[in-house]
Amino acid sequence: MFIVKLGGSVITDKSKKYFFKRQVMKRLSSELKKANKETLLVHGAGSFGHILAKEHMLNQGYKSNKQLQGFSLTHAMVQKLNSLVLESLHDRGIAAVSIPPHAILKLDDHKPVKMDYNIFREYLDRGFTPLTFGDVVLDGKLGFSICSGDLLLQMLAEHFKPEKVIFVIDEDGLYTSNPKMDKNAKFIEKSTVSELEALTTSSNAYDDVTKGMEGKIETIKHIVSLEIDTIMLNGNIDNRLYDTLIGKESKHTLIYGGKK
Ligand code: IP8
Repeated sequence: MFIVKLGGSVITDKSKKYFFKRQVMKRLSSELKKANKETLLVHGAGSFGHILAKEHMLNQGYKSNKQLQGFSLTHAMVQKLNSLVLESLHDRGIAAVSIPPHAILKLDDHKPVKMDYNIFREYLDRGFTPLTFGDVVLDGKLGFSICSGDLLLQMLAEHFKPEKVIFVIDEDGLYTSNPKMDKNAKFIEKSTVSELEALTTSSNAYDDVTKGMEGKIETIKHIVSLEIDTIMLNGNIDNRLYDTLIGKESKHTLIYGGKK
C-alpha cells in the first residue's frame, strides 16, 4: 500500500484565496488511476485553509468566541477543497471516500490522542480509496487546533506501515537549501535521515500555519525512523507520480527508511 499526500501548494495556488488548480488535480487523478495501486490519500489545505486559519489564530487554540466562526468557516473551506479533489478523483473512475479528520480524531496540545484507524482499514479492504485532509480539530488542552495533512500522514504511516510514503510537492524533491531563494541549492536524489539533519531550510513566502518545509522534514524524519521509504516528487510535472508509483525511474528524492 502507498500513502500519498497531495500538497496544498500543488492543488491550490497558495497566493490566491480559494484557488483550486483543477487541471493539475485532473492530471494527478489520471496518474493515480493509471497506476492502479492500493492507495490512501491525504491532501493539504493550501489557500482554502492556511490564510483563514492564520486570520483567526486557530492553531493557537481557543482565545475568544470570535474564533468560533473562523473555525467553522475554515472547516467549511477545507471541506470544499476536499469535495473538489473528490470530484476530480471520481471523474477519473477512482472510488474515493472522504474521511474528515475533525470527526475521527482528537489532539491534545497538537499531539494525537485519539484516532479511528479502523474506518480507513475497512474502506481499503472493500476496495475504496480513503481520502483525508488537513483540517481544524478539537484539542483537549487548547480547545481546538489544526491537524495538518503531514501529521495525518505520519499517524497513518505509523499505523499502516505502507510500502512507501509519497509527498507530492511543487519542487522536484529536496535541495540542500531553499531553491526558491538560493540559486546554489543542490538537488538531493537520495538521502538518509542523518543527511537530512544537515539541511538548512527556510520558511516559504506564504502564510503556512503548519510550518511548511521545516515541519515536513520533521515529519519525514519520523516516518523514515519507522523504516518506511519516503519520496518527495514534483506534482507539476507529467507522470512523476505515475512513474514513481509503478517503480519506473524518475526524478525525485528518496529518503531511505531506517535510523541512519
Ligand atoms: O496544508 C493544514 O493542513 P496542511 C490544515 O496539510 C488547515 O498543513 C486547516 C490549515
